[in-house]
Amino acid sequence: QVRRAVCPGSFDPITNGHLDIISRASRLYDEVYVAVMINKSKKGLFDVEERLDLIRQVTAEYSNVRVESFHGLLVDFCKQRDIPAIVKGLRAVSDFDYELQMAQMNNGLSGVETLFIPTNPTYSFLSSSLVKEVAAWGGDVSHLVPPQVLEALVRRLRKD
Ligand code: COD
Repeated sequence: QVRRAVCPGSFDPITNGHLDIISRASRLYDEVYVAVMINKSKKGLFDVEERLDLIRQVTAEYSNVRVESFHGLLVDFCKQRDIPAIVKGLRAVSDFDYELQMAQMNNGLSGVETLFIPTNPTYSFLSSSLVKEVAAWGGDVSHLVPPQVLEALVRRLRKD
């Protein structure tokens, strides 16, 4: 039987922290789905197609990673693709409260399990929103995102 897992998120944009979790998950499972969950009430810096495109570029070296977007509940994404496990990165205890709630809710809704991978300490302070804020003010984020994402950030922020 094929062992599948999903790494869900907003990925606006994908960072080295996300990528670390995705690459580690790809070593543990036969197939890893990266799911860009669409949240209509949150307008991102990048639209969903741009996020998918960036994720596909930076995960191209992992042959068992598939990238998709989804509008709806994560448990329904999992049900439709026969995915029994959600893989999440945990940065700090501050992540834990909300992650635990979501894990318990998702398990109660459909029986899907959530597995946590401790974040590489190099990235424990890293989030998409901080990257956007620092980049917007001209700070250097080149060590925090893949080169393709850096280029997209510079292009987007220069335009506005
Ligand atoms: N290091 C390691 N991992 C990281 C880092 C980092 N620096 N930053 C983020 N991560 C991991 C975390 O596991 C995080 O959860 C994940 O990457 C995604 O991060 P973001 O910021 O892109 O995405 P979030 O936190 O906005 O994602 C929330 C979801 C989209 C997963 C959630 O809202 C969801 O499942 N929505 C779908 C609707 C639904 O099912 N709702 C009910 C939930 S119970």
